[in-house]
This record gives sequence, C-alpha cells and structure tokens, in this order.
Amino acid sequence: GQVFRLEDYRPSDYLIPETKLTFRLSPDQTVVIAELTIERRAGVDRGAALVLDGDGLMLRGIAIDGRQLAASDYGATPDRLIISNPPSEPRFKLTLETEIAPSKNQALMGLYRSNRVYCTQCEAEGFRRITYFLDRPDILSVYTVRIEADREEAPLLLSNGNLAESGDLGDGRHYAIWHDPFPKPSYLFALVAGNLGVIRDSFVTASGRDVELGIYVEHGKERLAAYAMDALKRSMRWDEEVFGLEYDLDVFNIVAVSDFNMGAMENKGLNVFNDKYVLADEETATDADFANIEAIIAHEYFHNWTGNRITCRDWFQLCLKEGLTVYRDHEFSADQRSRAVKRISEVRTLRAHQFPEDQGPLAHPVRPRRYREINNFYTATVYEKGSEVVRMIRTILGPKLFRKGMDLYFERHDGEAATIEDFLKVFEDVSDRDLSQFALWYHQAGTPNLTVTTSHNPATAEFTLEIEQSVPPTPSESRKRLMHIPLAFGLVGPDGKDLAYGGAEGASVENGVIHIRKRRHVVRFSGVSERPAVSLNRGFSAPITLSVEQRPEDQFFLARHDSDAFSRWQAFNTLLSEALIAAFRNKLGGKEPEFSEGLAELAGTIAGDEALEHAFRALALTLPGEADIAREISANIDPDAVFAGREALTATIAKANRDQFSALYRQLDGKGPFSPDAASAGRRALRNVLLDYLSALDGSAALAAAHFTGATNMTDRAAALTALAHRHPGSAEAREALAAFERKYRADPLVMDKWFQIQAATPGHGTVDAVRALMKHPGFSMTNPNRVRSLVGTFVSANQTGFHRPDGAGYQLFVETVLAVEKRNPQVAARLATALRSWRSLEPGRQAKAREALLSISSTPNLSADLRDIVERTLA
Ligand code: HT7
Ligand code: ZN
Repeated sequence: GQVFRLEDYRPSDYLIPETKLTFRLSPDQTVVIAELTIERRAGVDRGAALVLDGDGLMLRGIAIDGRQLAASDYGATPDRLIISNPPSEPRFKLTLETEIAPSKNQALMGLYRSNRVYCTQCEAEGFRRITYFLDRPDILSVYTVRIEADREEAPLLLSNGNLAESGDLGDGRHYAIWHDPFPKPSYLFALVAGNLGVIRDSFVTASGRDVELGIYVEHGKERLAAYAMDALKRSMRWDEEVFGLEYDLDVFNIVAVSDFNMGAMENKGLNVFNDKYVLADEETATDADFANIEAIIAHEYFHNWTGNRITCRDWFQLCLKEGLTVYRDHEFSADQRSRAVKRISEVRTLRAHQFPEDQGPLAHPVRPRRYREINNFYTATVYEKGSEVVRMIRTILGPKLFRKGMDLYFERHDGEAATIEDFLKVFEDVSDRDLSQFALWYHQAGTPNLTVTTSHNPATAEFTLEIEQSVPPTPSESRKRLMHIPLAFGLVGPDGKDLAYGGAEGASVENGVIHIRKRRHVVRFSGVSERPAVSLNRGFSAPITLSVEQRPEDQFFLARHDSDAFSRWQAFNTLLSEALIAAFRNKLGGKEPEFSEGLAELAGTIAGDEALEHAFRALALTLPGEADIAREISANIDPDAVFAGREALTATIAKANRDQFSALYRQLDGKGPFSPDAASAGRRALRNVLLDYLSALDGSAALAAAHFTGATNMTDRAAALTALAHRHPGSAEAREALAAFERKYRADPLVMDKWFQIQAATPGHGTVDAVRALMKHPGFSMTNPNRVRSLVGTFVSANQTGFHRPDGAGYQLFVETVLAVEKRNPQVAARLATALRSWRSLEPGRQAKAREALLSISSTPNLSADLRDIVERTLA
C-alpha cells in the first residue's frame, strides 16, 4: 500500500469555497448531486489537472458551469476523478452526480443505515464514499445541504448548521435545506435522516444568544437521554467559564445510533454518537457509563473550537485537535468530579493503553511522520499522550500563561487549518520560552525513563537526587534525543508535610517542578537537616516511567502520608506492583508467593481511612491488573503465573482484613434514592471492591448472590455478577445470576453487552469455548461493532489467561473473528487485531503460537489496507 509522509505535504492546486449537496435518499439507490464551486489557487498554472478523491463511487453525471462533459474530458474510476483540462477561469462550478447504496454499507464509513436511520461518518476519509471531493482537512468549504426522503420513513432530516427551509415534495416525499455558515473540512460533514424520538432543551450563551438543543434517540428511549443533555449544558457553561469559548450556531443536535465504529463524532452542529455514550439510567448504566457519557459529550462539544473552528492542516496533525480536546475533557471531568480520583483514573488508562503501544511494535510519535492507513492512528498515543503533552505545557508555563496562549491560539488561527508548530508557537510567544526541546514530545516515540537515586548528608544538611534520563528505542527511531521532562516533586518530612529547603542547584527548579533537560542531573537541596522521603512525578506531571532508589520504608511512608493524593495512590500501587512481580517470580519457580504483613495491613488502613474519599480508597484497593503486572515484568510472560500471583495477593489481603472489610461493606450499604454523582458513585465503588475481596474468601458465593438480588442499580448488579462469574465460575449461584440477568435484559442490547463482557472476561482456559458458544447467542451480531467489542474485544484485551491459553486456542478464535469482521468492517477488525501487539513479551511457547496467528492473517489474500497495516507492523 501507499505510504503517506508528513514531509510530502503540499497545498492543493484548487480550493472548494462552496459546496452544495442534494441527497435523494433511498436505501439501495441514493442519488447525490454535488455542486462544487472550484477555485484555482493563486499562482497555480491555468489548466492544472483537477484530481478529486473517491472511494468505491459510481459517477452518473458530470458538468462544468452547466455543460455536460464529454467522456474524453475526464477520467473516473471508483477511487478518483481526474479532469485533465479544467477551465482556465479562476472559478467554475463542477456538478457531479453519484449513486450510492447506504443499506449495503457495512463498513460504517460514508453514508450508511443503522436501525433504518440514514447517518454518515466522514472522519477521516469517509466523505469520498459519498461524492468525489478534495477530501482533505485543509479544504474548508461552506456547505448547503438539501435532503429529500420519504416522509414516513424519514420524518426527521438533519445536517450541519441551521435549518434554512423545509417542505413537501408530493408523492409522500419531503425535503429540508440546511446551511452551515462556518467553512469546514469535509470530514465534519454530517447527515441524519430517519424516524427518531427527541428530547429538547435550550441554552443561553454568556453573551445572551439562544441555542436550541436536541438529542435524538430511538422512540421510547427519550428518558434515557436526560443525563447526556445535562452533561451537554454543563459542558457548554464550562467552556465559557474556563476557556472563554461560546457556542456559535442557533442549534446543537446530537443523534444516537446503534451501529458506530468509535465513540462519537464531532460533526459541526450535529454530533453523532454511539448510543452507548448517550443512553443511561440507573437501571441500565453503571457509574462508569455515566462518567463516560459525561466525558464524551463534553469531548465532542469541545471540538467545536478545538477541531472545528480551528481544524487540522493534514492528518499528521490529528493530535492538534484530539490531544488538546482530551486534555479539555479531562479538565472538565476533574472540575465536575474529584480531581485526584480523576487523575488516578487517567493515569491508569494511559498506562494500560498508551504505555504498551509506546513500548511495542506499533509505537509512533504523538505526531506521526508517516502512515499507510490513517484510521489506524486514532490511538492512545495521539489521544491520551497527546493530552499529557498539553498538560505539560500548562505545567511549564503555569495556568495564567497557558490560558493566554490558548486565547492567542483562537485569535490567531480561528477559521484555519493549523499545525502543531502553530500550536507550540503561541505558547512560545506568550511566555518568551524556547519550546524546541519540549517539542520532542510530539516528534519522538517511546516512554522516557528516569532513574533516580537519593542521598542525604546530615552534616551539611544537603539532600541529593541523581537523576538520569533515557528514552528507549522504538521502531525506525533507534537513536533518541534528550527530552525536557517537567518533574513535579516534594520532599516529605517525618510529619508528612513538605519540607521547605534552602536552595536547589543542578537543574532549574521552579514552583515544585524540576526541569530535566540533560542526560544526568545531580540536584542538591540545601537546608534539609532531616532525611525526607522524596515524592516524584506528583500528579503524574510527565508521562514517563520512574525507577527510584530510596529506603524501602519510604514507599510505605508516602503511601500513608504524602500530601499529594495522586502520589499517595502511586506509592501504594508501586508497593502492590512490586509484591505482584515477586509473586509471579515465585510462582514461576514453583514456590508459593509470600507477602509482607505490612502490605495487607496498609490495605486495611487505607480502606478504613475516613479522611480519604471513598472513590480514592476503591482505586487504591484495586490491585494492578494482570496486563499491568505483565507490562512491568516486560519479558517472558506466563499469564497463568501472573494470574496465580495476583490471586494469592487478593486472598492475603482479604484474609488479613476479613472482619474490617465485612463491617465496612455492611456500613456502606447505600439506601435511599440513586444519584449518579461522584460521591455516591465512590461509595458504590468502594463497596463493590470490598465485595470482590470478600468473594475471594471460601464459601462466599452467597454474599455476591445476595448483592446481586439486592441490587437496585446496574453498578451493583454488574459488580455482583462479575464477582459470581469470576470468583465462583460454574457455581449454581453464578449460573442462576447469569440466567436471571439474561431473562431480564435480553431485549436491551447495550445491557446485554455487559453480560457478554463479564463472561468474556472470566479468567481461565475454558473461556475461549464459552465465547465461541456466546457468538451463537441470538443477542450477538458480527456486524454490530458494540457486540463484537463486548464479546470478542473483551476476550482478547481483558482476559489474559483465556486469550493466551498455552495451546493457542484463543489465538485461533482471534484469527477467525478478525478475518470475519474484516470482510464487513476493516476499521473494527484492525482495531481488534492490535490485541496481539505485545506478543513479543510472552514466553517462547505462546510467542511462537501468537506469531503463527499473525502470520496466518497476513498471508490471507486481499486483506484491507487497515488490517494489513496493523498486522505487518506488529510482525515487523
Ligand atoms: N473525531 C472522532 C474520531 C473518529 C471517528 C469516529 C467514529 C467513526 C470513525 C471515526 N474516525 C475517527 C471522534 C473523536 O475523537 O472525537
Ligand atoms: Zn476527539
């Protein structure tokens, strides 16, 4: 396949200032008429060929300025339209007629049908599946869209912008015309037509403009959109208050559809959502679902400024909109909920998804330099690490200058298609800092590591940190340059308070941040008479790994006393992680794991510490997952030994704290009305973590069974079902609860996804057969991405012992499913295929089987570009 390179970027010869589209909708034969105002760019030769992108298109008509073109005037293939001798006038009108079949579109890119609703997905390159176009993000055009459809089938006709006109066409058909005054790239185009229910609300902007809000969902589900609507209004207000950004159209619509490749899409004024991120009530959604809905509603709304008003020059700049918008949605959630708890969850997600990407064959910079398939670059690196890079800019500049830089960014680039260089420049301009070394965070792949040793000299009252940085090699980048790493820190004294120190030399130290820029820094703090425990990378100020050599008791001390909540969690998590690695090594060596008494005791102390938020305690008590442990071990992984070590620690903590955990569990029994707020969710989270520990004790299925029957919301019900299915697999209690859940929710696909997930994640070698059986369940579908992800996606990404079964049966299921999904939907298949990206870390037997599996995919004829790209890079 073709490789696209950043350095090859050239502005196009032609622009398309205006786009008029007419859609005559029908499931199998939709006619699209595009009237494009084409403008030759200044300085380009008259008669330069006009080359438009297409993807699987059929051209039915073509005219320039109203004159039909002769066959010799153009060349059309499904994937390209070339007009070799366009008019010599600087502006002309090109009219194209194409025909498409939405009902046959299973790739869910371009115009397709989901539950009889017509909808579009154009990012990144889906617009070219609708009409021929300059389908690249630096072509900004003003769109007017006329939709014609059967009134009964599609009473609702939506597109971007404001409604200009609507009316009847006779013959049972009707039309609507939408106009979006803001020039936008084609990837932000959207159309929705169908028969949907709606909830409406309104919002008055800070400057007093009225905005009509609508959330469209399947009839009968309107009530389930209330939380999303509330999140939308809170997002709109927050963006005004925190960034000074107001909404700019008269309407803002969201449509929920049930067949969707990703989470949601920020089309201008018409966001389209995976219904999983819109629909919620206590009966059907967990607290995690509520939090995701809030975050994704905010994320897509925030794109209106970071992505839509200022868009990307090319797809290499994807992090310009995604990293920045993730940063904004993280800050929003932190403000709406608990900042410390939110930060801990973000870091866990980053470590679980971005670190393995950065440490494996699919590693790439936040701003990649080359790609074969852009769909494969909507990654944790671009999104999550991209967000961390923005956060570091704020850490380096401080909040005031950061906001000043953002203001300048909007002032300078509104209405433009910008680059990462443009973004960094605004912060250099407002701060007079040189960010060229910092810019490596965008350009260089890999997770930097800092090795730190500490020493204290009581005689001179000097405390010393020796810090060394290294960046591991990644594919096609063997030599790395030194990074600028902002390392937030505290020197924690015996009373738990941060020590004041006299001065610091050896690195620039400002506002509690050490700026690491060289390979090695020896940072000396004077006036430190007592030896402190050093708390490093507070708040996770940089997305790095750390190896700190200090007294063993310091980690325990920090876990009890660090004033920075994130670091307190980190200290305890490091202790757990070290214990789990030791347990793994023991298991491999045929020995039983042993754990220090202090660890289980500390777990008990944290659980009962009323000064800590419930949600914090729940997170602290959640042991690192099997994949986290495997990542730390990094080579020669035997997932069964990892699992056994983790089970042993769970049992040790549960036994040591049995009475306290039971008492606390009973005390947290939440009576009273349900609320999805963070405090209530935190109580449920802690109670459910305790349930998991207590379920690890002998004869405890009854407790989980009672939790299940007594549950008054989905969070508790799903937690109980998980405890039963995972801790008591095959028990009568587990079987009964699974059956009861299925009976109750079989008509609700989003809830059944949880049922599939819980079963697919059940540890053990037998789960592969269970998953195969569930693929035949009437509620499963190979064409719906949510179903595939819930059942097979969960199995391959969240079931280490099942997926990596030593005989390769898990990999066999993986190969079959990836290939079956690929026939319909290459994008979803390619994402599923990334599950084997860490195959080289496995022990030799599994490694060989994983490699065979990947090779059997890569040797399949006619692979899609999406899947070929992932599999070849994974094997390289
Ligand atoms: N910008 C969107 C990313 C996206 C997407 C969404 C649905 C289907 C295919 C897609 N390709 C890219 C979502 C976002 O990050 O906000
Ligand atoms: Zn986004």
